[in-house]
Amino acid sequence: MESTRKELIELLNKNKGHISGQELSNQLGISRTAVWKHMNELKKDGYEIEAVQRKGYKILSYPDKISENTLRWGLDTKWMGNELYHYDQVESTQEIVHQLAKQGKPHGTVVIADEQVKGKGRMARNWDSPKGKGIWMSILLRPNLPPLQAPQLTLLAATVLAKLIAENSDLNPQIKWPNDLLINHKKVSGILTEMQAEQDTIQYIVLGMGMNVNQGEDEIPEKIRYKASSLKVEGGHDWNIQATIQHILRLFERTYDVFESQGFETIKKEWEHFGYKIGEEITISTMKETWKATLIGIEPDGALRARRRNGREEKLYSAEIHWGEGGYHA
Ligand code: BTX
Repeated sequence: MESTRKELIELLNKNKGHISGQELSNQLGISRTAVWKHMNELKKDGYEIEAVQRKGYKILSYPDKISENTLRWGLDTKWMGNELYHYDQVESTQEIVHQLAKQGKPHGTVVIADEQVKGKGRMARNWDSPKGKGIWMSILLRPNLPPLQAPQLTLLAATVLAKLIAENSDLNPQIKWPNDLLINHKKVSGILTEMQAEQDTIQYIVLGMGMNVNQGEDEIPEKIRYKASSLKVEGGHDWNIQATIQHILRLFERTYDVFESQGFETIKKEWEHFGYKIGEEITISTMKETWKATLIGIEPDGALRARRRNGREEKLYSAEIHWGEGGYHA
């Protein structure tokens, strides 16, 4: 039943015009009455279907509810999301992509969930992922890069999200190195990059993106409300999550293709355009020490460049950045 329905939607999808009930019944190997029943089910689920005598059926619009079909519909990408899986609820989309990677799924495989009950942040932190309120998505990448360059992909992903928000709203997104997306100094998105590598080759990367979209203020957990926000809270209106996911996938593909053909330089410039506190004094904490520094920008390999008060410049691969009273950080 499920698979016939999926095939039916795919057939309707492929066809630009109308497709007759007879044609559908032949291709699916089911009776015309069965086709008609499926159509009624689809309508009940919110699909708008036009039925024209002697011409047949055509999908006019998809329901708002996110599904593999609605996400694939109109997704005109070359490689991104060719394999796309959607779940109502998962522990973490990261784990699913790890499994798919091990099964040999291709570059650009995407897993999206409406809700994560064990969403993961970096360093075993938790990522709040309430149902239907945000974008909880992981992408499988199989880049032809040495492992040292993998952090560039985190920066690339952050740039994609910042660009998407800037181009589609009046909001002013900023990227806090390396991977937090802030609006009005509050975190609306985080990126988690996990890599499986062998000496000098990357086997695969699972790039997870979490973006708070339609949470109202009271839907953000109280204990992080001072530092976390959503597009809705900051912009004052709901976003269409499905369209936004498709937009991210398209923009990611385009940006990644530029990265592959031209290297990191273009991405670096875009990242720095959105870079948070670039040129300002902040506090940096590494495993060893905490010091005041001015953020200069990022290096061609994605490391952070900062200048100490004594003028000495440093290149950092892993550090926490704080600012403001009490070393506040998102
Ligand atoms: P992070 O370690 O930089 O951020 C986690 C920290 O941010 C938490 O300790 C908490 O203080 C705060 N936080 C938790 N949830 C949220 C939220 N929804 N919005 C803002 N701040 C929050 C960032 O880690 C990387 C997050 C990646 C999430 C994606 S979602 C799809 C994929 N699947 C999965 O399990 N993780 C990734």
